[in-house]
Amino acid sequence: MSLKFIKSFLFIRLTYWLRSLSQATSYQLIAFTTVLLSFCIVSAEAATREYWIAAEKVQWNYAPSGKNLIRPAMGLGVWGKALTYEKYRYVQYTDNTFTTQVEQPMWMGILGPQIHAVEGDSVKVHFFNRADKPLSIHVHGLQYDEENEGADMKGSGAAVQPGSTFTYHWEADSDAAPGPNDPSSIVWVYHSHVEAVTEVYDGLIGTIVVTKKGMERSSDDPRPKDIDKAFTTLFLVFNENGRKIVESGQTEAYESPEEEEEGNLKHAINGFIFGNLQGLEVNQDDSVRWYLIGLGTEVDMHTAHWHGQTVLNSGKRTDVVELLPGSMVTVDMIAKTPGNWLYHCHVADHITAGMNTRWRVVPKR
Ligand SMILES: [Cu+2]
Repeated sequence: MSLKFIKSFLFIRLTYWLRSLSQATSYQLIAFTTVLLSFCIVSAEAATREYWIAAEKVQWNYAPSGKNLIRPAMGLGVWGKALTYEKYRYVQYTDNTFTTQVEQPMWMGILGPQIHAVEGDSVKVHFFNRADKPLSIHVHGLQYDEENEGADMKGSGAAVQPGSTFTYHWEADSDAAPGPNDPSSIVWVYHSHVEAVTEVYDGLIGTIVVTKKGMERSSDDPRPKDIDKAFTTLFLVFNENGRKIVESGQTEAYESPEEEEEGNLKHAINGFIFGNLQGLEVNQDDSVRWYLIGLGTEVDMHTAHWHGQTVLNSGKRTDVVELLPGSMVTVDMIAKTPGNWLYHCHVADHITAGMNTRWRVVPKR
């Protein structure tokens, strides 16, 4: 029996009951109840999730501490010779004035805002290009028409000019929602797609989480109700060769062109290297969901590995998840063992280059 049917039935029963009350007040009560029930029915139906996102030029430091926080004695190697670059980011605002930024948790790093929707919802993103070149938002997984593809030179959303705005309309229908083997929510990536290769390296990357219908926390909170905490981590070697290093951002000169080329490959998790990604903290026994994203090129064969805890990946038990460029994977764990655990890419070369951080399980009192 559908929710709509039950509500209609209750409405009719209530109407009969109200009619049996005194004639003087019943019509007012009926009118009031009709408005109330209509509101309840509408709010239980699909929602439109609205976001205000700007693309902006920023300065990005891959290791704000200036240190190798995993193995301090090793230092930052050639990857620490230049740390701060001119980049771009998607930044979330509260409304169409684009004046008040929505704060993000520290662990999100360079990622743009996380959009949330429930299966059946519509998503409206008001995009303001505050940067200095045409940009877009191209979303994976959700339904869109050519006008809203944000790519391939089709439609007004394909290249939004500097200083201009465009509102993207996407549908989080059942084909965007968790499948039979998925947990109660899954992750999709979005990124700029005018010059997609460059713009991903620019830092114009964000994610959308779609929750299975009925698994949302409430009509106002589309996040899944069966988990305590969720993190999203992007494994990407940012190629900063040719990018402007911010003045005084370079700490030391490179010894050779080869060294410079390697030093500009930032093996980052959420845009941070050598443990500088902070804030991945949960409480013991928390049910934790990890949304994993892989992007990049041939060097971007990553294997996300947790110390201290295993995860369930589509019903299979593991502690290493493979990520190729364009991968979007959602895995779950119960964080049983307290500790300050390594979380790193298991590819040897990437370990050396700093694709590692820590996640922490705070013990129960
Ligand atoms: Cu890797």
